[in-house]
Amino acid sequence: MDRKIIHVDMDAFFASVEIMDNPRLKGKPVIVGGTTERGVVATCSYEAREFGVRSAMPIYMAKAKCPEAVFMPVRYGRYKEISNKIFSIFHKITDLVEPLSIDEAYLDITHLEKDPVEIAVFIKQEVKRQTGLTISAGVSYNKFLAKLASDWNKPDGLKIIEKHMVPEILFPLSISKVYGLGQKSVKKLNDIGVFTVKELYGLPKELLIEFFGKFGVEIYERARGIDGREINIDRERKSIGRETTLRVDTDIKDDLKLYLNDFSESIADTMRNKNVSGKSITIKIKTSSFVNHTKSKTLNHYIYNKEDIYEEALNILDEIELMEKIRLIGLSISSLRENKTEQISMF
Ligand code: TTP
Ligand code: MG
Repeated sequence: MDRKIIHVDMDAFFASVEIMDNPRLKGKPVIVGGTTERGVVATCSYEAREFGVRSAMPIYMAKAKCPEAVFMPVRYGRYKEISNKIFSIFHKITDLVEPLSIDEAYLDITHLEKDPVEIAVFIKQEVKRQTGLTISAGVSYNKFLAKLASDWNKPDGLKIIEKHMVPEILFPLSISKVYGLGQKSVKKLNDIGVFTVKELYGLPKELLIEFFGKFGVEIYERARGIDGREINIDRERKSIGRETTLRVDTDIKDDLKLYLNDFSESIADTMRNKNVSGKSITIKIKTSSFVNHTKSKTLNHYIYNKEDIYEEALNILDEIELMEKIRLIGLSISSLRENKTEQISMF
């Protein structure tokens, strides 16, 4: 039986919140981001997008493209508050919610009797009623197509992609729209004259495997609208981590080490309680202009004690180049496995 998947994503999220909280901004190009010239755009209103402004663009460039724009600083706490509200709406519908980011999630509603489109409409109405903001929704039978659908007629969009529509919808698209195809892979395919999904569809599976290894099979399937990925509700529980917003933004690594030391101790405590070891360590930082970066390292052995975690965290920190001050640091360990009994007695 086909699954029923909804993908939902708030429209121009940070900018829409700023406009709602400051009604004088309505109808204007609004850019939310780092307030210094060195900062970057977090997001902008659709009015600003018409001038070519985009997420992650340096502020000075955004100013050049759209001098009349209103620039607003990022208020993360406020966005998180609204994010919590929309996620409780999703959870009222089903437990099978996979969060993708602060404003975006997949819902698996296969098990529900109600018509998927009615459910999507209900989410849109509830989000509007409880937050005052619009969310776009896409409905289809897998994640790839549901996400494509929610993006189809943003803002305030609703699109259903049914099986029979797939060739017509997918074929004209640029291959950069295919989930899993990053810039490098797109370039590789462009180099052999493949630009659209239709052209990708024409390539034999064997060639894609030769090009991309195991992943080639997935690309072959995507071009046919096939995507077997399950909803992953455990995304967050599969790692153990700590993070904190700094009292003062800093770019001094010695200050950051103090945080990593505390985190390592606290993570090791939790790991002991859960009786697990892990072998992937990740440092996450958020810069003063609210850009997230993560850097990970996977070891070829499992670790669980504080000293080992801290040592690996320092190795990763060494490799991070701090181009600007940071406002948040986090440390987490993943690729977890349960300890064998012998290991427990060692604690
Ligand atoms: P998105 O959902 O990617 O963007 P959006 O909601 O602003 O616009 P759209 O209507 O196209 O969905 O990201 C959600 C929020 O995450 C966005 O409002 C700001 C933040 N963000 C950043 O801070 N930096 C980034 O580079 C991106 C892409 C998003
Ligand atoms: Mg969004």
